[in-house]
Amino acid sequence: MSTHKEAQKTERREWGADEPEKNREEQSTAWKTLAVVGVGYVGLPLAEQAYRRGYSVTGIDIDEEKVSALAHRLERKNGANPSLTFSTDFLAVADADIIAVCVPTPVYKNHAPNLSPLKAACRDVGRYLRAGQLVILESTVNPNVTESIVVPLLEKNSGLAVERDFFVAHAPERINPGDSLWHVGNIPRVVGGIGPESLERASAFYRSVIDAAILEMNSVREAEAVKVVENSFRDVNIAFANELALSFARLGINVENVIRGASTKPFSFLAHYPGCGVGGHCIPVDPYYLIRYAEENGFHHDFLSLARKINNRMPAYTADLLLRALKDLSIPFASASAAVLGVAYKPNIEDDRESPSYKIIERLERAGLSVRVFDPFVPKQSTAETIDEAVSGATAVVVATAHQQFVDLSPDFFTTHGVRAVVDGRNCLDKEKFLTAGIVYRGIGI
Ligand code: SAJ
Repeated sequence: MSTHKEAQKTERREWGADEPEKNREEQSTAWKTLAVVGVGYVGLPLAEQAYRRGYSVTGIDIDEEKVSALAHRLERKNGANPSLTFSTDFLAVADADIIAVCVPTPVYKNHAPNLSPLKAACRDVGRYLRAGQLVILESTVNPNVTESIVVPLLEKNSGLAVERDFFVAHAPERINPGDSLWHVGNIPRVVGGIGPESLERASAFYRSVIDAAILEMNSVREAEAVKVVENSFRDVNIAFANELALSFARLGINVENVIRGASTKPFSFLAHYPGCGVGGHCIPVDPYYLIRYAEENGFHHDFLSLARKINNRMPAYTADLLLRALKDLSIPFASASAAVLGVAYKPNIEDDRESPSYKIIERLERAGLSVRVFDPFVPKQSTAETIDEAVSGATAVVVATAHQQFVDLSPDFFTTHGVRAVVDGRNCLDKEKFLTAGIVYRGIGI
């Protein structure tokens, strides 16, 4: 083995990453260089996984703080490591064989897709693009974005021609934050290429870094469609659970028990659960990419749009449960205070993007309540430093995120702090125990 590879192997041992396992591609391809544009919750795991599989990797990001923190973390762990670096300089693109674009694709307040981060990244990559390189888009987009936006920007800013000089593919990311079982190294992927050469090169890349099935789609649009369909599927199923909750709340039926019962069917039922709203950067966002693209082509997604409406109503429904509880207790809103526990969009993570908690807080404050906020994972958005400070003196509490710390709370904790009503926005508390403790308990459909 060349001294270069020996040196790389030594570096990896020191860095503490897994010894680059022998991968199926090692025999046929020399170690390659990868540039990852956007080292967030998608790009960073991909960069580290490719490094572990023998690639020399540069993570590029416009966020100087993020780049510096990543570089320092690496330095602290194992000293300077030329095979895994982080930079804000897109010049590193010029030295990469493969460029993976993993930048955010959010929506504007009016739910229109916001492709500005992606367009900026494509312009920056295009400026340094060289013949022979492969660009892979991992960010979630609607069908046709790769062909109509990514490729033209790369060609315009490089003067090169796709499939002749450089290659482009789309492989939608499937990172599930907080999931300890499924990670970038073992999640199956789909890949679509602008042309056959692009598809072949992208497939070879993923087969060299991932131990899971890589499905080659017939077109790049099919690959783009797979991701928005996956997440729209989840959104409509959550909306189904939420609508059942609203209905069963009036029928006196516990929707969680019914979902648990339906889950005993070993086929054709996939449990989803009601809650105070749908947050995150995927589920409440991705359906709008498909809805808007279809609208532009003369089709209206009634079902997807309705599911978004149902899910978007849940924060207000949750806040109103608290307001109605105060009315039942004859407590005027103006003299009432509330605590909202949890702003992260799902349990035990720090990400609060599109969190329904903020809509709950806004509605309670608009009704005249003073509201304190506590989330141990999101201190910057907390108005109380401890849960005791948040709950002390609160008339009512909303549990909006099922962090383990909140799930473990006993009714006594609330009664000790004088709390009269608890709204369980994630149906994560023991309803009977709270009722026995004399607390007014409201769940979502339970
Ligand atoms: N939610 C419900 N009821 C449910 C499931 C989720 O109200 O039954 C809410 C959550 O509280 C959260 C939001 O929906 O606010 C999104 O939750 P999520 O579990 O879907 O978490 P995400 O947004 O991290 O979704 C990711 C997605 N992964 C990718 O896009 C690559 C999604 O495709 C996965 O299905 C999901 O993880 C997963 O299965 O955990």
